[in-house]
Amino acid sequence: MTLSIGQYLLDKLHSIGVRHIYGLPGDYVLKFNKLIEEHPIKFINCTIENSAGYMADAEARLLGLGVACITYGVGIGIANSIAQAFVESSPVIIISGAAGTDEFSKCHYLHHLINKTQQDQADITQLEIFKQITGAQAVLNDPTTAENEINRVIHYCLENKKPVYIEIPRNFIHMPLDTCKKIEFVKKESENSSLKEALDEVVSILQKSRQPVIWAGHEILRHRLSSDLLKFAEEYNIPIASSLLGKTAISEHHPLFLGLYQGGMSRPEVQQFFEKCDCHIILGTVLSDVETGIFSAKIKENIIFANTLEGIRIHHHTYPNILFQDFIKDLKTIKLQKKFSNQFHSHSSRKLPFISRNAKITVTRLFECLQYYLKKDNIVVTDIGDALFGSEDLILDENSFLASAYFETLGFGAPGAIAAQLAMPGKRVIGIVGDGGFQMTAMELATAVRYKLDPVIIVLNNHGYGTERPLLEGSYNDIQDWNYTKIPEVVGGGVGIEVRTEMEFEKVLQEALSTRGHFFLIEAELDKLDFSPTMKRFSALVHKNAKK
Ligand SMILES: Cc1ncc(C[n+]2csc(CCOP(=O)(O)OP(=O)(O)O)c2C)c(N)n1
Ligand SMILES: [Mg+2]
Repeated sequence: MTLSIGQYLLDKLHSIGVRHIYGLPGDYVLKFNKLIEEHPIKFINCTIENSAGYMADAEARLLGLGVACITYGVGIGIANSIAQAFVESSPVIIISGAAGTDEFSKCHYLHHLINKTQQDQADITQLEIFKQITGAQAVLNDPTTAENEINRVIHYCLENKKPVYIEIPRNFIHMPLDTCKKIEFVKKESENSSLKEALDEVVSILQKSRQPVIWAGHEILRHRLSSDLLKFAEEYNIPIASSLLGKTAISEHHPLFLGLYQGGMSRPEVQQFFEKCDCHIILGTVLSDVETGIFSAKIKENIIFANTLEGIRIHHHTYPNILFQDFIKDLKTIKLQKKFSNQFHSHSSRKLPFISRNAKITVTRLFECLQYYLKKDNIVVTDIGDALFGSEDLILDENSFLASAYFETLGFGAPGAIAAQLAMPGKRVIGIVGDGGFQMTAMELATAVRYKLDPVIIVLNNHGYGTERPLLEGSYNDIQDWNYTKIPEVVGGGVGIEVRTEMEFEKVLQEALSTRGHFFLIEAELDKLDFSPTMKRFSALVHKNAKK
C-alpha cells in the first residue's frame, strides 16, 4: 500500500525513536493532527507555540530528538524557542501545516498568511523566517520528492544537531507518495591524514605539558561523546571542567570533575586551578560572552580546541576536514608516555550543611538544601536569572541539567521541566524558575495536569527581575506579585506551597521529592536584593567592564 506524505513522515519519525509531538492544532494542520491521533506517536497539546518549542527542545536534549508541530503563520511565536535550539544545537524538527496550494492559487488573501508578494506560488514568508533559525528546510508540495525531502532534513537534523523545518500544504497531507529514485544520504567522513596529524600534535603538546585541563562544552552532550571523553581523561588522569551550557557533559560525581569554569564567574578554587593549568583542551564549546564569564576567561596559548563551528585548532595550527565527533572519539586512542597527577580535590567530596534553622530562606541556603537532597535520578531544568546562576554549582549526573544558558531566553524553565518529566518518566525533574520567567509560561502547568506529569517546580520569588536590578535599577524591574500557590486551583491539579524559612523549605522539598503523581509548586519567598554568589560575581564583572 502506498503511504501518504503525512503517514510516511509520522512512520519515519517513529522509526527513529520519536514518541511525542508537542504543539497546537489549527485548520491548516488539523488533518495531520488527526493522523497523529491515529498513530502510536502521542500529540502533546501545549498552551502556546513557544512553550511547545521549549518542550520539544528539552526532549531533544535528553533523548536526542524532539518534534514540535504548529499551524501556519500564527504559530510563528515558536520562533523564539527554535532560535534557542539553533544557537544551542538542539536537534528539533518543526512541522508546520500551510494553506493548500489549490486554495492559494484561487486567492492569495487567506487567513494566517503573511504573503509579502503576489508573485509566488505559495506564501513563502514563514519559510523565509525559519531559514534564519533552522539548518535545513523542506516544503512537501511534490509527491515525487516528498520522501527524499523528509529524509534529507531529518538526516541533517540528526547529523548536525540543529533544528530543521518541514512545511506541508494541507492538500498534500493525504496525498500518496509517488515513485521516485531514493537518494541515500551518506554520513560525512573525516580526512584520515588530517585527523592523524592533529592527534600527533595533541601528543606532542601533552607530552610537554605539566598540568592540562579539559573544558567540556554542550557539543559533547549533543553528540553523545561523554564516555569517549571520559575514557581519554581517565587514561591520563586529566581533570575536566564543564562550560555552563555544557554542564553535566560528564557526571559531576566523577573524581576527575573539577567544577564549572566560566572565567571570573567561577567558584574561586575552580578558577584558580583552571587558570594555572598550562594546556587548555577546549572541546565542544562556543567561546561566547556567557561561557567565558563576559570574556574574563584566561585561556593559554597552548590550546587544543575543537568544536563543530570552527573545527580543530591545536596551538596555532588548524586542521581541515575533521569531524568534531571523530576527533573526540579518537583522543582516547593516543599514546602518551605519562600520566598527570591532577592535584585538584574532587568536587563531589564537598559536604553541604544540613538546614535546620528557622531563618528566612535565602538563595544560597535554598541551593545548599537542594543539593543535600539531590539524588542521582534528578534532572534539573532552570530558567535564566538566579535560577541558573544559583544552579551552576549543583552536583548532578551526566546529561541532567537543561537551561537556555547561551541564548538566555526566559520562560524555558516550567515547560522544559514538564517535557523532561515526560521524556524521562523514571527520573524526577526539578524545575527552578524566577518569578519573572515563570510568569511567561506558567500556564503550561495545565499540560502537566492533563498528562499526569509531576515535576517539582521551585519559584524563586524575589519580586521582579532580580538579575537586572544590579545592572540598571528602575520600576521596569518590578512585576505584579501573583498568588502563585493558587495556580493548582486554576489548572485543576498539583499542589502549591509557599515557604518563608529554611526549615519550611526543607520540609516541603522533602515532601515534594517523596510524592509522585502530581506536580509540586514551591514558592520561595525571597528578599528583593538577595543574590547568589555567582550572580554577585556576574554583576561585579558587568560593572568592571562598564568602567573600562
Ligand atoms: C524572553 C526574554 N525576555 C526578556 C529577557 C531579559 N531578561 C533577562 S533576566 C530578566 C529577569 C528575570 O527575572 P526572573 O525570572 O524573576 O529571575 P531573577 O533575575 O529575578 O532571578 C529579564 C527580563 C530575557 N532574557 N528573555
Ligand atoms: Mg525574579
